[in-house]
Amino acid sequence: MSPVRAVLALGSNLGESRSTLADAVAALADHPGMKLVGVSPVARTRPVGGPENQPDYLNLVAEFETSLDPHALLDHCHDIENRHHRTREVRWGPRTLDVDIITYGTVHIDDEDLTVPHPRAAGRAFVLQPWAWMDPDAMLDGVPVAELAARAPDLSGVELFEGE
Ligand code: A4P
Ligand code: MG
Repeated sequence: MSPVRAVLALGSNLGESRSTLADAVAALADHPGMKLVGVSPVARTRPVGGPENQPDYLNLVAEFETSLDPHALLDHCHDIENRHHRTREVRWGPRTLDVDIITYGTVHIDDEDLTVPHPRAAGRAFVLQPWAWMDPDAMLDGVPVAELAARAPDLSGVELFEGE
């Protein structure tokens, strides 16, 4: 199978989020079927949905060239989440690490385990803005990502994270 470009979104709002994200990108790339192509700056983002008063997130987006098929890529993402002791308790609740597949080439998938492009990505600045920082010409289903970011309702909650 010839390699496909896949965009992954990572988020964390528990624990040492900055180093969790850096470790996770390295772990995602540390697989024979994965090659890191680019990684975005880190965004500090206000939580969208979920319980009141959960901490801010750090989010980033990374692009890989992959020879994994979409479900194998999802399994790989779950492996990396599990290594960071991710537990699934509250939907949209706080998490040490969330890894989502945003796009897999231009492929569309909608089955029990996987929906690609990610069904909520097109309206979420915490994904779109870091993606546009990484790749100002990126497109999602034929629409510029920068344009989608500019009109996403959570844009005002997204800022560049410069460390603290
Ligand atoms: N799944 C289906 N499609 C995909 C895909 N494209 N990528 C399935 C990854 N997983 C996909 O996900 C539940 C199931 O979705 C998986 O088992 C997989 O088979 P999960 O990661 O266990 O649950 P979740 O992430 O809590 O749910 P969900 O619905 O994926 O949440 P979202 O939409 O990802 O939102 N606010 C800020 N500021 N930053 C964030 O990162 N994240 C969320 C999570 C909410 N608010 C946030 C942030
Ligand atoms: Mg998820």
